[in-house]
Amino acid sequence: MDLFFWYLMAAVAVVLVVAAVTIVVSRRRALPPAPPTPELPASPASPGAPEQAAEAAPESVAPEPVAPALEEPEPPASRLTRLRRRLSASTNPFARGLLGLLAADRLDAEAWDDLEATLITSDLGVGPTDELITALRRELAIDAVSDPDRARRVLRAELLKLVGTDADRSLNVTGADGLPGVVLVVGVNGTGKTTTIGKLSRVLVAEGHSVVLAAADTFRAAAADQLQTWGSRVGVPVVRGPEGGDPASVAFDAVETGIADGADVVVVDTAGRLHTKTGLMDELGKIKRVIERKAPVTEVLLVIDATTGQNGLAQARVFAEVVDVTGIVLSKLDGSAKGGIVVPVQRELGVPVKLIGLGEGPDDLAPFDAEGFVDALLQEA
Ligand SMILES: Nc1nc2c(ncn2[C@@H]2O[C@H](COP(=O)(O)OP(=O)(O)O)[C@@H](O)[C@H]2O)c(=O)[nH]1
Ligand SMILES: [Mg+2]
Repeated sequence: MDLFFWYLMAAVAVVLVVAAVTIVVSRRRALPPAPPTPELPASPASPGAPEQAAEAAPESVAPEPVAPALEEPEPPASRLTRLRRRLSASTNPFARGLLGLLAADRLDAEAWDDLEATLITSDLGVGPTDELITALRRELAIDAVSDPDRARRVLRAELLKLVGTDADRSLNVTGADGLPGVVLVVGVNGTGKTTTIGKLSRVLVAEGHSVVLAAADTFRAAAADQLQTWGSRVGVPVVRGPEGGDPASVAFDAVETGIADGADVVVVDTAGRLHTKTGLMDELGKIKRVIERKAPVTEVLLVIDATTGQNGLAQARVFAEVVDVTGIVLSKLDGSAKGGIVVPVQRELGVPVKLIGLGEGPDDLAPFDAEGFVDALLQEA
């Protein structure tokens, strides 16, 4: 009798464990990836049933490791507040030079010379600086000091002319004919490509797009890991290949995955080695050609580090020669960047600045907008 009781208890225990495991597994099947269950492999559903749990686990786990909790990106509108802070005259010499003009007691030759020097050292470039000074001297020579409000309006209008208000700065992330949009991101090493893609994925996800990332910088394994970290924070899959593998084939695989999964956008990260111009041209040209066997590239973003001034411009020229750039990302506009670079870079390449990087944080990316930028420069400190 005693023995029978223990058999009965054991049988009940087994039934309970199996039932618990079945419920857990079926619940996981019914509710696919979200909410993620990071502790799944480490701790089985019930301490009494390690074998069942271990057998059941592989089927129920999503193919991509998913981050513990998906993050909620900051809405782009509030990002512009940060732009304002980072371009204020207290930290930005370009803004300080412009506001100095409005505050001057007299607009004599020396004041104009000072302004000219400030504008040039703020990376505005010689041509645009000349144009701005000429226009301002013509319009303000007499009444800047007596009518600071009018002076501010004139300055704002002239700056807007330089930066340009009618360019189309929207990102072409929408594909046609049921294909995903494909965004190719290029630029010199260290300019901020991978970081920009990470930040951009968050914006796209927040807007409700499904995204696939391609780690086509196969030069260093760390580059793919870095992209993977960004992707997993917002639940975006990353297609990668072997270290030193062919970048074009990773890009191709990612676009194929994007098509198969019905993704809205595939964003392709690339290596930016400026070995030789022909080497770069071959590599980027091949990536683009190979992608386009599957789907057209809808946007080519060139990332330029705003702190590198003339050097950044020279690099941009090389990239623009090897691939048709459709938009510029000006990264690192926080910190020591002077901001004037927006104007010459657009002129050089004939392509608008579409995005700006404002820091290393996940939400430090904002759409570029001429009025927001100029108003940030001219705000009262
Ligand atoms: N301050 C600042 N740092 C940035 C910005 N964008 C990228 N970075 C940093 O620049 C470095 C290089 O970035 P990474 O994305 O790896 O460049 P990549 O080689 O072009 O992919 C990293 O330390 C980034 O955190 C930005 O907008 N502001
Ligand atoms: Mg990178």
